Amino acid sequence: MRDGAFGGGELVMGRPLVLIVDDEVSNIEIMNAALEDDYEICFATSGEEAITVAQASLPDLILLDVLMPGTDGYEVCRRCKADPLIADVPIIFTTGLGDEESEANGLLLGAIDYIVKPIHPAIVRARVHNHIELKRMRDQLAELAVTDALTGLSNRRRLEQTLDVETSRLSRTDDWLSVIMLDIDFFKQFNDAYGHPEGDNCIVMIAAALQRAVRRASDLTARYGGEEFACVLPATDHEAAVIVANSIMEQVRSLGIPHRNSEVGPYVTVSVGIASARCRPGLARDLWVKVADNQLYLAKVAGRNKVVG
Ligand code: GH3
Ligand code: MG
Ligand code: MG
Ligand code: MG
Repeated sequence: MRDGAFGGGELVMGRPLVLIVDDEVSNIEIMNAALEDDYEICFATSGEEAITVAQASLPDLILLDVLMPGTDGYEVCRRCKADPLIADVPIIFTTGLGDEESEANGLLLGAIDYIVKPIHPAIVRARVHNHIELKRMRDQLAELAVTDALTGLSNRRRLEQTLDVETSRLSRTDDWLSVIMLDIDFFKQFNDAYGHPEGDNCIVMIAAALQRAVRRASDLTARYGGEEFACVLPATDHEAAVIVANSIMEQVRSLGIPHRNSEVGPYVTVSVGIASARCRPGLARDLWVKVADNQLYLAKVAGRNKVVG
């Protein structure tokens, strides 16, 4: 068990973390004994403490008593589900309340399971294991749903989610947001010359080059469509975005992918459009993509292998 609710012990990486909440220390000890071989454990002995520990340590699962002085388990569950940071953490009620109404209440509040005390250690272990496994699979699916399969970059769905979050976050401080769109030049001719599988390889290499050029942890690189990519650069003004765009051009140039059918070749090139603006309430997220796409179009018209914005 971790030393105290706030975890003074060494964190062993790789083992899921279970938060046990109960006002009776003897109950915590019983559940700890059932789980400590397989899980990292932290604990709390009141509802308020449970919320603080959950927010601070982001457990993989919470075992939650119902009857506690002050904030009871139902209220803890309600507040966890209302906090986006921990809303997805599975909660299992472990309680002496075995009546139908109490159990239905707990499940309706969003708990994933309900165990009536006295607990059977093997059953608690099995349920905790199953729910952590299900959560892991849900997380994997959620990640797949926002990832581009070919390149491993974010897909258009995550790009749009990120734009939503960032435009509303940055508008609180009138901060800058830049979006860069880029598109491979004469890519149809590349496929015609080298075949579709080589075309796919080329897309993967351009994606890797993009990741080398766009480096801040808060930046997002996405495959927007076929051979078109987008980058979201929060808190980045136009001048800084131009530097990133030039770095993208440099990274693509240094790949030196032969393209014998390109009119601007003999290597694969990209055209780049930049949109930069301060975020303000009411400015639609689509604006940045539209402007960057328009600048990209101008780069194409101006002869390709160019940055416009
Ligand atoms: P431009 O310089 O104006 O961008 O010309 P382009 O040929 O690159 O543009 P166009 O939009 O005419 O053609 C894009 C091509 O990209 C057509 C399509 O077959 C190819 N493409 C789109 N997605 C993929 C993909 O996933 N793999 C491969 N190999 N090719 C793709
Ligand atoms: Mg209790
Ligand atoms: Mg193209
Ligand atoms: Mg295109």
